[in-house]
Amino acid sequence: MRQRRRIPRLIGSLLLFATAGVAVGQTPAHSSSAAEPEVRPLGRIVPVPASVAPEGEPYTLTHATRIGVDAASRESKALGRYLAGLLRPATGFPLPVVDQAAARGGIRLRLSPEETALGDEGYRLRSAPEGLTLTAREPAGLFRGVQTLRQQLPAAVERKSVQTGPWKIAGGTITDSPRYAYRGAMLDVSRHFFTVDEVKRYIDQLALYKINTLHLHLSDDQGWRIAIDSWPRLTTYGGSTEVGGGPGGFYTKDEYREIVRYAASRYQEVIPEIDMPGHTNAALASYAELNCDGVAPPLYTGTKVGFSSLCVPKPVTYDFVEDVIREIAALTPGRYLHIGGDEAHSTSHADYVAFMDKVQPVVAKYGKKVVGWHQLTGTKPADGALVQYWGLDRTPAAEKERVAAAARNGTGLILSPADRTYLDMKYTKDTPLGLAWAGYVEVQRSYDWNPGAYLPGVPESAVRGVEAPLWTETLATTDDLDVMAFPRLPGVAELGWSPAETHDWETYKVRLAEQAPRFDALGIDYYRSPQVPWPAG
Ligand code: TNX
Repeated sequence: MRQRRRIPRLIGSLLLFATAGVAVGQTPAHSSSAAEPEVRPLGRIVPVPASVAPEGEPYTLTHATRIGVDAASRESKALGRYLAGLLRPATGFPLPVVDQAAARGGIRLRLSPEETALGDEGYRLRSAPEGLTLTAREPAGLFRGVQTLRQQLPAAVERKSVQTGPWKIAGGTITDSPRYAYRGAMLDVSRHFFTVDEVKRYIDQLALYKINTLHLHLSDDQGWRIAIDSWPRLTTYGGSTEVGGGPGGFYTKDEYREIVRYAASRYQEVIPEIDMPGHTNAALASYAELNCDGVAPPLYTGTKVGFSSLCVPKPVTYDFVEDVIREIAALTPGRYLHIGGDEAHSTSHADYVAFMDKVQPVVAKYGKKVVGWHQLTGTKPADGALVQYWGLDRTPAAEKERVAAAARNGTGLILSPADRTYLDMKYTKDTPLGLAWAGYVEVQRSYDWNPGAYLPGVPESAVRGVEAPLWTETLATTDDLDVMAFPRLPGVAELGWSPAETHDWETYKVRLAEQAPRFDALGIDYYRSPQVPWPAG
């Protein structure tokens, strides 16, 4: 058993925290006990918390532990059940969910509206031998705090069968809230289709790292994946294949609602994307009248981009777009609809502008705000729109400046630089899966950049957050998704959550290495990057 380091009381925690991290960083992590101390030092998690004050002895979870919730709040009870569901299989403890008053000495989930400083997603975790209390202003904050609690426990807690404890959480206080309100991940279910259960699995992985937005890329040249009642062939025909010619698939409206409901239970907002006017071969193949020449092209199962376009001059195009937007908006409790707008290489600039000028107001008409890829800044982004930057370090300055100018004009920015955050880029030339058009993206490269200062001339307040897209031209199974997302996804999640001052690759890579037993326990296949001091295993 590893000796527990003595931790001074209530030290200005960030400083202490950084020092502790460096000290461990210098210890070669070659035994699994190095990654799994009996008590994980407070705050040694991903994303690193904003403030950590270790103090006193740990809290110990036992057979007698109860989970206390606010019995008058439906959400509070659901959070208690969720936490109990996470902890029961490995601990084997009954962990009844009870009212606060009956949970002395247990784990308490406290909603406290007067804790305004905690914001929409912040929380405080207090751990001591007498009990563990999570406090938040909002249920979302409790949910993020539960992820912290979970990561403070040994990784074996993630296993589905009873494990030997002990189950201790270091003593002290974590006070934490996110740097950015938008922390997203995108999954492309068009190039390869993923089932509802596969999407739920990804949602659960995202939840562990405090991601709060799931962007689903629901249509592209290779497949249309969401039922639209007024244009049924989009799915019955347009959804019938995928890259490589497999069977494809699509979500019925009920299945899609189930994804949205599940994401909401993990406090994630779903942003559906219908990519337009390019990336539309599946729709064009399904309905001949959407083509300028009235002839439907064949279905497409390759991986080229930029060859398809809706017919901008034809009135029927806007009947189609309005029907789709109306039906998708009705399925969407979230604030945003993503209308794509990237790589419209087969649409003239004038047509592109005309199209976006017509379509953006339709999104507003159905009560939603527009999100678009950053080419949208070549037009006039609607009020309240967000644009998603997917350029590279080497993207020409003029293109970056166009995005910056839109940001200065009030358009919000989501940063997804492809040579940093694209989870489908190969790590190195030897990575079997993935693409390489943006270059190789090793783990350090994906973590080591500052979203707040990334694009010159952008006011910091315009940066709403970060998103890691996972395109699936080369990815067909959940194992494929795992090995590309892990371990880069946790790094992008930390960029979105943790304060800029905590950013430090040397300490991050040690905390990331400590996630390995957790990936194993969760059955997550990951890339063992030589840049990370993984425990031997
Ligand atoms: C670019 S990023 C695309 C996608 C591809 C991806 C592959 C963007 C908005 N468009 O169509 O799937 O690269 O990395």
